[in-house]
Amino acid sequence: MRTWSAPEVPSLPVNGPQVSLHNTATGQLQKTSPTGAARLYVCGITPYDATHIGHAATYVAFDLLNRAWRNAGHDVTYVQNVTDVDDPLLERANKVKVDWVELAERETQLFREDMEALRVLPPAQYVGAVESIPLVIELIQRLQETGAVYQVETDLYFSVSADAAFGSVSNLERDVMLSIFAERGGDPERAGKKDPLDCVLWRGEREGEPSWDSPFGPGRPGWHIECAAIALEHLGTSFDVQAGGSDLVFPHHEMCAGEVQVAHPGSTFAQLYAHAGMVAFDGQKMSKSLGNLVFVSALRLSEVDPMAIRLTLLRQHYRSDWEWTDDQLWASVDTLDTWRLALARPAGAPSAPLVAEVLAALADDLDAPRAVAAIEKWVADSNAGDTSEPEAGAVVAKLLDAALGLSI
Ligand code: 5CA
Ligand code: ZN
Repeated sequence: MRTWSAPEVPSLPVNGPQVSLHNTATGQLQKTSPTGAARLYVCGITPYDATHIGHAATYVAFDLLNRAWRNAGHDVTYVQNVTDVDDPLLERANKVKVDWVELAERETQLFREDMEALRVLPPAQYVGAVESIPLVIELIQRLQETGAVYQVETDLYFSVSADAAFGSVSNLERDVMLSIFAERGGDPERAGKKDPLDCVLWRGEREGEPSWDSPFGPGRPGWHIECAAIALEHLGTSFDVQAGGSDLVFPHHEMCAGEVQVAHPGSTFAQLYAHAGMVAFDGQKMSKSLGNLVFVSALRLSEVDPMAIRLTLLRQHYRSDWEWTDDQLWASVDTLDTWRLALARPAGAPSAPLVAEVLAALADDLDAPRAVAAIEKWVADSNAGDTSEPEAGAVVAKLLDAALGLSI
């Protein structure tokens, strides 16, 4: 699938430190240690509606990881999927009476434009579920050889008991898993399953739904096997980081890991699982199903500076749950005006300590609020008359762009 255009990223005078990241699987801060290019998989959108602020927050969060790695001197191989066939997409297409392919293409294109406006670095591979069906079939066949697959009517299921490490991504109690599974696309009540937590690998053809031929009969891929197959193909096993919003911890990332680890005995799926907090609006998680949405594209259409949207997201730590309010956005618009004035001065406060502090903050579990606070201090010092460094503003502008993705 076509990805989006890359913004120019200025290079910085010094390298940042190695990046540490909170690992959901261990609950600990862990130093990432990429060998060769750092390998990152971030779960992509299900394109049945426009990009909302919650999505944007998650993609901006892991864009900070991409940038922190690059600023530490690593190349980064970044892969992202598009869930361009799945139940919610088909349901929405039916409801609004639009062809599901057209709906997916339209919303994916809008997402690309939103990501460009927010200066999110594009993935090297942007891969749709539909175009990955051959990979999915191959992975299911591999799983079949291990005995981890069984059939219920025309559907194939993955037996979670085949993975000795099942549960080690999310570390949830079984009753919690069961309740979340039902809320997030699972079918714990389905008769004929060996374990209520087993997940669909291949969904046999249903009347009125698209389907593809396979050795298991016509049908379409389950959700988790899609990301498992795409990550495996483009990043291999034991890649550096699997990321997404915290609503993907279970079942999605647990099942992806389980499927790959069973298909490739002795392997681990990702070395580290990173998750962004949920953005709320009007008191509840911003979600397509609840409809409490603030769309990035709608803000752009009303002439809001995308950099103000980005700054609003950066003011929150990526792991916290928080609530979006328009006031925060307008405050960011004002902040950017102040920053622009300070950057335009012929001289300002020393830039080198600021560069070091911003890079250190981002390498320390993507601490963007700490980085923003350091910039605010530099702006305040410069405004208060510290003009010890001629043209410091030019260095700080590069720093804002390279480390935080803010081109102002
Ligand atoms: N296609 C799947 C992943 S393979 C999917 O979850 N798509 S999505 O469109 O529903 O979500 C895309 C990304 O945005 C996911 O990482 C999800 O965790 C994140 N996300 C969704 N809602 C929010 C929210 N309110 N706040 C923060 N992140 C969110
Ligand atoms: Zn995914």
